[in-house]
Amino acid sequence: MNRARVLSHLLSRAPPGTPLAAARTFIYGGTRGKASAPPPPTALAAEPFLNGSSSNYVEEMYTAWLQDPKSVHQSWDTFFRNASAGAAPGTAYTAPPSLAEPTPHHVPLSSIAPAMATSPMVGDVQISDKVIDDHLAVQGIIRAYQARGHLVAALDPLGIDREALKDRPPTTLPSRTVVRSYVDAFGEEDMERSFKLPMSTYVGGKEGQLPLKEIIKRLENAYCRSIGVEFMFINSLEQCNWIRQKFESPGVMTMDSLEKRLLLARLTRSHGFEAFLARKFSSEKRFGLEGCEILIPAMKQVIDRSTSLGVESFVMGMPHRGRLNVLANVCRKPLEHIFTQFAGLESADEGSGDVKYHLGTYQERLNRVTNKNIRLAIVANPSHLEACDPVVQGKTRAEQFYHGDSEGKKVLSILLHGDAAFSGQGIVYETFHLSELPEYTTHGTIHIVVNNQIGFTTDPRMSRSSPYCTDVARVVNAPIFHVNADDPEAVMHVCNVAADWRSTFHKDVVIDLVCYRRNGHNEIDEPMFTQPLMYTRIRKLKPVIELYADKLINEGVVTPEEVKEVKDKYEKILETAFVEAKQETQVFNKHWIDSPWSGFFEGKDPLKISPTGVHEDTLKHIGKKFSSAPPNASDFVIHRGIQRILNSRMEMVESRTADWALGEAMAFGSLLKEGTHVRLSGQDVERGTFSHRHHVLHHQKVDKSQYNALANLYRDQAPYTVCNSSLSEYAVLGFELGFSMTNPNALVIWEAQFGDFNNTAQCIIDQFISSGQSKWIRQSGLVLLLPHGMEGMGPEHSSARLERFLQMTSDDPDVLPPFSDDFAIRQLSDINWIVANCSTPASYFHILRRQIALPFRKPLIIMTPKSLLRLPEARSSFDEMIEGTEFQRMYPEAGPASNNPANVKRLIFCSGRVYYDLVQARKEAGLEEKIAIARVEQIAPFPYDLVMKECAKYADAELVWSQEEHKNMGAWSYIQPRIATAMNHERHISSERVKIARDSEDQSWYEYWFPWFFPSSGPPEPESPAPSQVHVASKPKRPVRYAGRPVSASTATGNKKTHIRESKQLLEDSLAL
Ligand SMILES: Cc1ncc(C[n+]2csc(CCOP(=O)(O)OP(=O)(O)O)c2C)c(N)n1
Ligand SMILES: [Mg+2]
Repeated sequence: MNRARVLSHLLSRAPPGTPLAAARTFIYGGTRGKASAPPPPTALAAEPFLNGSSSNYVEEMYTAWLQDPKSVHQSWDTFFRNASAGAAPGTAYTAPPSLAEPTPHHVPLSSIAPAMATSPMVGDVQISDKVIDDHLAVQGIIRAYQARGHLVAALDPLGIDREALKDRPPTTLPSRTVVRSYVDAFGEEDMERSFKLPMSTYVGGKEGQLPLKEIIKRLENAYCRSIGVEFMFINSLEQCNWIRQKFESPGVMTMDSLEKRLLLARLTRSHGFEAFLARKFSSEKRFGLEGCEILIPAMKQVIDRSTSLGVESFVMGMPHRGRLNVLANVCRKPLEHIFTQFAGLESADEGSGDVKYHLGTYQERLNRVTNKNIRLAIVANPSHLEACDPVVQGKTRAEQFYHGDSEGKKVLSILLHGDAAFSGQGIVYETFHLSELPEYTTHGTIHIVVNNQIGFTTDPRMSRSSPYCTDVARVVNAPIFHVNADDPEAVMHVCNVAADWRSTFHKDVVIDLVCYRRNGHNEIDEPMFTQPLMYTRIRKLKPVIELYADKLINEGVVTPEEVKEVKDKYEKILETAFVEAKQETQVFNKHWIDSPWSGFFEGKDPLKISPTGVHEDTLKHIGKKFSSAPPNASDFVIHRGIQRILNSRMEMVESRTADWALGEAMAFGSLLKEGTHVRLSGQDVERGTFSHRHHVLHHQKVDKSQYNALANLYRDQAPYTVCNSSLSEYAVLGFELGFSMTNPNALVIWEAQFGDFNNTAQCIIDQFISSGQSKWIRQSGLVLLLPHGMEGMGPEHSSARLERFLQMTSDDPDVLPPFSDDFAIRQLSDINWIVANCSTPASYFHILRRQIALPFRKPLIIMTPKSLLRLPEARSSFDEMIEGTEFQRMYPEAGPASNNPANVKRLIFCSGRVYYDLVQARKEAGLEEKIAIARVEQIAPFPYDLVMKECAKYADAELVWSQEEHKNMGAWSYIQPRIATAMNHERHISSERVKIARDSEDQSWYEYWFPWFFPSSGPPEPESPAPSQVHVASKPKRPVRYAGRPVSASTATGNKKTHIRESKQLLEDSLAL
């Protein structure tokens, strides 16, 4: 057969109007009439590659084949040979041998519908339609199981919701809930018929076809027994297929007897721990795990499997439920430490401590199953459910970052949840949305829900609107594995798949342990008050340890004696630890630190701050880099507006001055130079809300082409991370807090878009930042940048609620701390956080650098400016940032008034941007000689020493506190009692502190400022009285007057005119003599 014949064979089948048909006409000059009749549909189906659009390709192949049959694929070779030999249309094609493993699903159609291959009736529509329809129905059934099988799975050990569905014989027709009308195609008689299995299922294993009965049985086993898999909403076909394979492949759940025995032993410990505590401390709350004892083996299985896949460190967060059990049996925290927490002992170290079911822990231990060393941390958390989720993620991310684990292969986060909290708390959703963001991802979290189908006294019918408590996870395409917690082997399987999933795809996954709660919310609660039917049923249930032990005894895997032996052995361990714990006389908070900073405190003078000024060359270098286009500037198209900003930055550098953005960049840059990682995170922080920062320059023509000058200052600098966050305050602030906990040698900063938005992260501020050190001895140097200031922008963009931060400071307004040379750092060391309102770039520069220069870590809350970002008067000279300079906690008056203090009638204290308004108004009023103005930069801890010095200087001046915030807001309520304490000594001062100061070496210094404690004449001072407080009122009162806006419910007026009137009034009140 010649070329023309083969081509004719090909071309005769080209549909009219296609290029191939045109080719036919062109080659043969043929007409439609001359062309052979179109081939039957089956022939077209058998040679689908011969469609019109492939004609060029087919011709090329054919030409190549003519020259060298080996130059084309074997399938083409066969095809052309057959066609050349005169095969009829539709019969020349033979499927090529697959490059992949032969799939189990490749079944010749003839084996299922022999008639189609052999019958002369091959084109008979009736037969093929039936076969095709039946196969489509089978395919529909398979898909239905995959998509909806979980709806009828036997997930609930209580059988409350699924009563009618339990114990359905697997071979009868499946539930309509799952398969809907697909099942109508078949009757009982079809059950023995074999069907070809589609590519979308793995139930056949190596079999390519199975009887319908067997297909259904296997699907029932995979999707409707103890495991309900929710995954068909996932957009990735690869991921869906992966999951199908993990649950459908025959024999996937098989465990050997060693694995079963290990599982039993772990369950024994989980059960034994709670039973022991119940016996020994029957009236103590412990939020026991009874009803979900499987949690312990489940977590251990996840850890074992993940360890074998390369994970070395696990960062975990969990609520109250089962926490002690997890500490004991997953982390292997010494049992004595746990038991002493029940004993009501005094604390041996600083801090308020916390209740035992909130404490964190950190353990390093050998994983016996894999023989690898692993690190396990459980993050301390407040009662606030789910609040620790983002904190765990931030800590995990930081560990990954500092370990160079860019793909998350070594550090894994595990989050545990209660069912009610998982669906109820918005922070869960906010945290899920961090999971795939480049600078926030932890490359997949394994979530485990202790779904005991109740939250305190509220059952799911009243606590959520979604079908499952886990539905929130669907937003990130996380697969959800619901599993009956009373089927331990099913749970283990799910845990393995979850660990494998995370290791393969580095995405979140959820294990929903459907269980029950055997007791009340805690051990003292009576659950029958509110859930009588549920608890009547629960009381009839055997604990899972008994169910599983019975199963293994029946299978001959263990004997009853062995079961008892394992139980007794653990009991003995518990008893020994209990006896040891009784010897203890104190509890140690330090045993419960979740983020130890080994090496950070050692060898440091706890009261020494390193210098914060830097060499002028460094300032210049950073300034120039920060003001320059990228090195490849000729290729990088910069926005004209940005170029203007860069130019004006360069001018500032040349004139040795810095505005706010430059001061910030110099703080960051100099820290980066010194090897300190800087991370700035928050909404739109790369540009800056007020378009002042511009740390990331964008190529105007090329997408994703960016330049970050601060990340490219020095060859050996530390990394600089600046990242726009999701629009969440709660999760992102929690995340950054977690990040800051990991490495004390990093400056971690969260910036609010406007300061007032911090209130949606209030829980992180209240529960973690302000009190974390006291509760959990956990330090953090996290910085909050909160744009603040009354600039006529209305109630919502004016206030970062300075008053709240000040109200939560832990310094006593009535106590004047003892004065000494290290007064300032002692104050910092004693307080829970630092609150500042900087008025100059230099001030901001130093306070940021001081965070790292401190020998300890303290959270820093900064009220940051808006209009000052661009105010020419609010620039700083390099002279204020170079070596030898430091952070000024207060700027005293430095103008004409300071030259003749006796002439000064009023001393105004203020903080932040109002200073510039006051200075301007004072000038306009010609009062520069008469009124002194001092700026408090660090509000808390209060700079008593500097304030007192300034007051002493202007001894006859009236004291005024001037602020732009309303009277019930801002710093007034913090400042007023402290100035009173400093000035008037009308308050109670700890006699102990006075004594310490008097006895100290700095007595003369102290005496200079506090002469009233050291009368030079008169009767000798009496001995310090026995009570710890002395009442001191030895000087006439020197009150401080308030000048500012009156009280208000709203933080600011929304009316521009009112704003201007109020601002004018406050200046008049402040300055009118
Ligand atoms: C944010 C928050 N709101 C309310 C509470 C009070 N509370 C403590 S436990 C609990 C029920 C939690 O139910 P669930 O999440 O299902 O956990 P379970 O106790 O059932 O394990 C509630 C409402 C809390 N701790 N945190
Ligand atoms: Mg619950």
